Amino acid sequence: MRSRIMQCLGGAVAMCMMAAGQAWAQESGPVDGALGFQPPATAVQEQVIAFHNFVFPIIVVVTLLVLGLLAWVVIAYRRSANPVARKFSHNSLIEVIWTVVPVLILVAIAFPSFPLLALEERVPKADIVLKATGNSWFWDYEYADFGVSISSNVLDAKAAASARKPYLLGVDEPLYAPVGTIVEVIVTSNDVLHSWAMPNFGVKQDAIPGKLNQSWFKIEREGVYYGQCSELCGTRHAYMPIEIHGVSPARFAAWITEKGGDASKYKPVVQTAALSSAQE
Ligand SMILES: [Cu+2]
Repeated sequence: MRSRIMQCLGGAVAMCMMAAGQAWAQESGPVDGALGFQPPATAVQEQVIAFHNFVFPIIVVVTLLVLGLLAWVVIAYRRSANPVARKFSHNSLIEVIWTVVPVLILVAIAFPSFPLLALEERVPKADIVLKATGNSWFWDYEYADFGVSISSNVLDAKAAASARKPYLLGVDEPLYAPVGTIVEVIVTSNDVLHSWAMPNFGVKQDAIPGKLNQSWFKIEREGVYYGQCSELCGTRHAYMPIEIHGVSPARFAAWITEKGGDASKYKPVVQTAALSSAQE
């Protein structure tokens, strides 16, 4: 419940209330009409949200200041109010101010942004490795170490409704991943450019044919998480969603077996670190 309240705080309370009745509006998932971010499932996404909350007020203030200056110039110095324009072209003080202040703002933004970028980009020592391959228009997944490979295809509207999954996000064959485990994701493509994007995880990685891109996630709490291809890739770009079930290691081992893999090769690692915005 707390997650829903947090989400509502970031956006429109009434809309959240309306959306709360939806069958698939789970704690972890997206909510129709909501504003702001989905609840974070990884420490990376938690920091992405914190960074957003830091930068957003700066953007608002700068935008309002520029808008105000423009309005002032347009109104106060319009032709009828100011028929004879002054002809000076330099003012050292104001030039120093409009150079130094933006530099200071950019430095203030850069300081927290670089460690976050490094956290996202530097893949820690992985516990398990997942390969995600984009195809026109579905995703292939492979846990090569356990001999599991699946294809995820979008559910049509009727199938999604009967599976109680969000249409255009739910898939026929969801991917499972254990919580508390560092999962390295190798992202590539079989055909055109795609992008493997999971909003709850803070992951968005281009899928490029002939190239192996890396990303990683460590899911901190169990749940069903949805993502989408985020690179305009063709006519069915909107129909290649991602559905990941963050599950306990025991459930993950069972899933490996269900998919015909060798669960004995899977060594459960659980290193949970509570998220500061943790759900009950
Ligand atoms: Cu795509």
